Amino acid sequence: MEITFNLSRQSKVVAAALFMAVGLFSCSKKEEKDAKYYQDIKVEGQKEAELTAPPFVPKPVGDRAAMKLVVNMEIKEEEGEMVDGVKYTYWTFGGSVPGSFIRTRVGDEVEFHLKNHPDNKMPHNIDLHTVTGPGGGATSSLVAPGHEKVFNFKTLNPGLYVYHCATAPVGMHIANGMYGLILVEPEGGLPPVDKEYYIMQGDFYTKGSYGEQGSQPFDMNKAIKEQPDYVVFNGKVGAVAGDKAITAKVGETVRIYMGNGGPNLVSSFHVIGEIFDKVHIEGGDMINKNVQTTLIPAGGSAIVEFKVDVPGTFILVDHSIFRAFNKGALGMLKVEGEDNKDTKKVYSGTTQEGIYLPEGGTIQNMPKENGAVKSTVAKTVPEQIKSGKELYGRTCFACHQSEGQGVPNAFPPLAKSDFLNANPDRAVNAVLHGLSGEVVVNGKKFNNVMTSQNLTDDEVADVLTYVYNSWGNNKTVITPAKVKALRAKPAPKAAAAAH
Ligand code: HEC
Ligand SMILES: [Cu+2]
Repeated sequence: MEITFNLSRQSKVVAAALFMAVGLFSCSKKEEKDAKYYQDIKVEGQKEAELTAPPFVPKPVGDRAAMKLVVNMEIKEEEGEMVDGVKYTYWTFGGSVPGSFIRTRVGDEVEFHLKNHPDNKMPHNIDLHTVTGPGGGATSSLVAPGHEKVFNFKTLNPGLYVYHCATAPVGMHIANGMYGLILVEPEGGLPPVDKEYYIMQGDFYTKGSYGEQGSQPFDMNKAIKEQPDYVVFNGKVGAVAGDKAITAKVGETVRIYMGNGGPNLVSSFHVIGEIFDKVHIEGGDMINKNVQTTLIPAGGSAIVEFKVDVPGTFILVDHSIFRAFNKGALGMLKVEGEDNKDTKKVYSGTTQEGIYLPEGGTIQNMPKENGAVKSTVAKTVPEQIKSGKELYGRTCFACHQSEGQGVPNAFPPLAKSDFLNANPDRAVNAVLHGLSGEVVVNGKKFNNVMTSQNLTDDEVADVLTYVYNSWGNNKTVITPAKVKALRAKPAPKAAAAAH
């Protein structure tokens, strides 16, 4: 009797546990609708999808029902500018790199019209990572110039997905800019935010090295070796910087739909001076919080969100940092607002400033490549200016900026610089030996360090001649002979260089 009683009590407990487990399971199933549910969901109505060029995105879906969305995507092959003076023929979805942003809701039925412009030279297709089916649409969409292909798919999984061309040689089509993002919002839409932007990283491979002027064709060998000349946001150097920076106001929440087209590199996406409050890892459902840098695979994405608390310029980078400062992977978010008691609590700015010279103020040198001083046939002044401009883009640009405007409190301007125009020898010495200590340029004090630039006599002469003949400066011409003579003299002391 005893034993039987015990057994039946145990089985009752087991039964109760089983019942609860089944109950829980069916409960969670009801909340988390699966792909099958969205496959069967009825669509209500039809409209043409709004498509946008980066850095903008179409309006949120909100709480609309699933519907039929018609996407009209036109492929265009067109020449663009990778960086000042460097032309590149891009292949694009919708005329931009990355291609047009597509915004859908889970359960939508998409009727995709892929049109290949008659002026194009190549056949193309599209593989959308949100499509469940062979090739992600690629097998049904190969389209010759002057033709159109149509196919339909249903969005079964919410998330942020990459699309790209998958026509052979696939790597080349992607390397030329054929990628973009398609967002599938969950039922009810993503939570609203104040600002939304669309950015995609990509690596580019050109015959010439970074900044080499003229029309630059694609370089297959560098692509295979995974050695890009350019790593950029939104298709070109500076596409999201300067007056094309993305913007927000203090107190706003910013959401960036961030993709990586590759074709080769993964991105360590970071915003200097910000922390991502939320990251939808890899563009999926999982949310990580308080993230400094998020990894975005080639052919992958992430949704990052953060509230901006203080005004200023925040730099977007791939934190594989040479890509940012030497290959173009640098963007800007400009946050407007007043610096006040509240923002000062978050960030004080410099509260004290002095000179610290433990080693007696010697200036660091960049490592010398071979120390040899190249000598070539004398150039004309226009030739000097031309090669000087190119050099400027490669060496001085990062600090002194594209129009020589400098960066307040950090890098002095070279445009209309009284310091520069007053004394050419001093300018040559600054480039040859570096410059540190306090300098006053156009009435503003700077106290920073410029490292010596390790250029040949010709290069120093060319870059300074370019600077002197640009942006309202006094048109001085610096000859290689002058540079050579100054190089032979001992470097001025930091204090001497400053006055
Ligand atoms: C890493 C950043 C950096 C780079 C790269 C750089 N500079 Fe500078 N430059 C500075 C800083 C900082 C100062 C001010 C130094 C000081 O405070 O003493 C300066 C000062 C100068 C000045 C004197 C001040 C003025 O505004 O007229 C000249 C001229 C100049 N740089 C030219 C160049 C040229 C030409 C190049 C490229 C060959 C170059 N710099 C590259 C940071 C840089
Ligand atoms: Cu293509």
